Amino acid sequence: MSTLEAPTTPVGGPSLPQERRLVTAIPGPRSQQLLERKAAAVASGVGHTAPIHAVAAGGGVVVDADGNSLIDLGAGIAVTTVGNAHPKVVAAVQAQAAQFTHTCFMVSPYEPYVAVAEALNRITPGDHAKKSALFNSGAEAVENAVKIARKFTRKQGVVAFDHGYHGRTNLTMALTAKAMPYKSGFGPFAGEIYRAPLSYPFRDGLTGAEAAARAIALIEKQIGADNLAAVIIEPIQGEGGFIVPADGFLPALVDWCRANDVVFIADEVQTGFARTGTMFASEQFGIVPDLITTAKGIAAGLPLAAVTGRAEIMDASHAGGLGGTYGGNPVACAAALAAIEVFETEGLTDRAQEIGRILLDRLTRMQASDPRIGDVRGRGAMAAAEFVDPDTKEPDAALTAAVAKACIAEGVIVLTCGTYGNVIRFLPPLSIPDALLHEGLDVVAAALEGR
Ligand code: PLZ
Repeated sequence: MSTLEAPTTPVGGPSLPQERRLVTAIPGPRSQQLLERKAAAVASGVGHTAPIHAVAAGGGVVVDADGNSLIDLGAGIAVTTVGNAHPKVVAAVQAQAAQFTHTCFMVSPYEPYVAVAEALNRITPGDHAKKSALFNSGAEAVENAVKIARKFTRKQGVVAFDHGYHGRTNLTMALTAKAMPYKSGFGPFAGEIYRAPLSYPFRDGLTGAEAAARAIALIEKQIGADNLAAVIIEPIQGEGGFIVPADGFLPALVDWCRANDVVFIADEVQTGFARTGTMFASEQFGIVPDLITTAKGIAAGLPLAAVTGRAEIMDASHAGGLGGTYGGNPVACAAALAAIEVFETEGLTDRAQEIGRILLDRLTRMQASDPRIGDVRGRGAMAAAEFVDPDTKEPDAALTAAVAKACIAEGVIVLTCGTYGNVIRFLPPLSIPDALLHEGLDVVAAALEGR
């Protein structure tokens, strides 16, 4: 192994210099060294987007071991919404870790878990009686929401949607729509999962009511409400392409579920916690889900997830039917309580709306002069551009990948998504300064112009 001098590691958080700074090519030599170790030691199925060795992050930047400072337009896939290493989160984590790191909530309960449940019951949509249960990952929350809905309804079928993403565990792979890279070769998958068509205004041209009628007709004909425990949907599709459904689509689905004793589950793992400009995206579509799954932004990067919903549904399970060794780990709960306080006291829903105005304004202007941007869409700090052949509207995944790669080489972390791999999504930490956001978008625009 070559001998590079040990780097001085900067402290993360908002005090990091808020600048894009390239001192080497990406990846630089130290990053290259880590990537070589990764290739030798880590299973090759575990990929990465930006070829860097991250050592610190905060505000709107990620700093690598070579001293490069990259603009962060991905927030670790919608996780560090309050900002990476937010001082209040860091302090809460340090204090809790010094007190105790684990007892297992099922063995010896502790207060931070109960406090997170109380907070979620309070801030999720609807003023009905609610209860929560805590888990470790978004996929685990989705698995448990399905368990709870089946137990409550005594039915088994579950409907998920085209372009849906719900995780990588066996049940959630079955719920996830896209084969590559999530499912291919990993079956057989869990049974009693059905797929319905989504509302995708850019591609189907349907109103919300028409798209809902199409989905409901399929559900009634192919499954039947008597066999259906739950309908699960992301209010705005995340991995599937940041697809915002047409107005009226979600309310019609909720109404149908209510009339047919079917549990409506909103998967807000990606849309939750101020990201879309409201605490939860469901609020923007005027719906109150029966159950809501959350993760990602809830604990600023510590592994925590939850199912929250109507008390009578959440209480359907027999005692001991729900749980797990680590679910609601005290350190993760301390981080969540700090993050929720930040969401509520630092005006983050307003900040997400401001970021959304900047993103949509800039992207719409790029679209006006570049017909390869077929669609610009999103809510708040969850916005995207869909790249297509201007004549046929065929997805242009090659252009999308080339633009994303060029941005990363220029020090801007952008993520792609979409069933057809032709969407660049923007989901920065809400702590990003405006100037950095604009600079990041300048780099995207230049990358697009150059090809
Ligand atoms: N539900 C809506 O967005 C996770 C996945 C990244 P976990 N999305 C990022 C990847 O390639 O693995 C997600 C989501 C929605 C569920 C999940 C799953 O959450 O915490 O990754 O299990």
